[in-house]
Amino acid sequence: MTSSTLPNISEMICRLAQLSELSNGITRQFLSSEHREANALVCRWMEMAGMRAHQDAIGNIIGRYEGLETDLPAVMIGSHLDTVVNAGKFDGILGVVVAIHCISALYKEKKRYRFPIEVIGFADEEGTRFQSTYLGSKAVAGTFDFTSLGRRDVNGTSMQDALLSFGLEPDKIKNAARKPKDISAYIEIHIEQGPVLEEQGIPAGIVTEITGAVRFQVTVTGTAGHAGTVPIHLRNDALVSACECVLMVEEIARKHPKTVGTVGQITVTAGASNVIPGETVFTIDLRAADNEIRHKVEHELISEMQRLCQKRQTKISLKKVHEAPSVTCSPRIINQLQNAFTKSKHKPYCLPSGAGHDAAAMADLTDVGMIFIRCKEGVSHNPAESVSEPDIQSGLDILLEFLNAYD
Ligand code: HGY
Ligand code: MN
Ligand code: MN
Repeated sequence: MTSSTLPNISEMICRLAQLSELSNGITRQFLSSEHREANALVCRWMEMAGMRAHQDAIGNIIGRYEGLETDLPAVMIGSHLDTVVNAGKFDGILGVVVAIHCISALYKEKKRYRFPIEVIGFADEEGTRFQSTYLGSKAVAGTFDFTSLGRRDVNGTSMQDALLSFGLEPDKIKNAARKPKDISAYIEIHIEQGPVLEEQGIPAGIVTEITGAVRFQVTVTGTAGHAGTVPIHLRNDALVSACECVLMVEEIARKHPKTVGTVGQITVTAGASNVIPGETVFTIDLRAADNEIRHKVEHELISEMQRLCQKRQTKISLKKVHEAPSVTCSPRIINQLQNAFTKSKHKPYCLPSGAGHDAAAMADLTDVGMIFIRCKEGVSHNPAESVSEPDIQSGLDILLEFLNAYD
């Protein structure tokens, strides 16, 4: 089914923003009913743009636009369709809809390159539901960790069961893996999620590297007790102990340049206002571009938190739930992106990415490159996320220039 009634990019972004588990915000999680609706919508748009579309074994949605030579490897372009909790409209989604419009422009001109192009909407980049990121891109790259099938969401549903209820077969995930000979490059358009392009006064930039990250789930255990009867000096308060650890995350990250540490979630299990907390669980997200520094900071933080808990006679246990090394983008792709920037009259400005992206996982399969698009005040992972239409158009122009000259 093909037709020229493809919605424009802004309309697509607004349509996808409505597919949310929240009535007044955007949250679209892996293998949710909203994920299913988003895949169906994107599949229709891909077909309208002249592609053959299908959903793969992990729930990615993939469109293919054939080239003039059938046996050449494809260039894959896209990003992710899942979101964080209470997200902005553009993180991930922008890269998918711009890629679809790229193909639609070629299709309208009846233009094909020698090589095929595939557009992909990854199923889970954020890891919001199961605390494990890049599930869609790792499946495509052939690096999916099958032990993560046992991970459970906040309702206790395992990834295995969530896949089955979505109509997918976990033991078929290996079929989503692509061969290096079939994909010659992966290019991702994504909002910068930082203030640099706005500071430079330019609409787009070229990513040089993607910062590595490590994530922990930390449990601090103390002694639950009566808030009215236990004197302060006799308490093992798991929440106060956890709070000292949370402040230590910030203190240690501040000490090391180009290192950031974040505690995004904290829960007091069985919390009540008149109960001294017996157990607190919180997350740590630690990032530094330099892998050595990140490992050093990680060990320093763990020993400091152990010292703090010992002092309060509480117990601390850590579970590493995600680790991704820093990834450098392909010099071959960066060079061709620089040419595409120049040809489309943009300054080929290079910058690193503090955020993680599917391109980091796809680097295990093929050469990767990223085009960053300016976003207002660098705000992201926030409903205030905003991108201007002219800047989106710049991204589309640059991507088309890149494909025109790709070799
Ligand atoms: O957390 C990140 O860097 C990305 O948004 N998943
Ligand atoms: Mn994100
Ligand atoms: Mn993203």
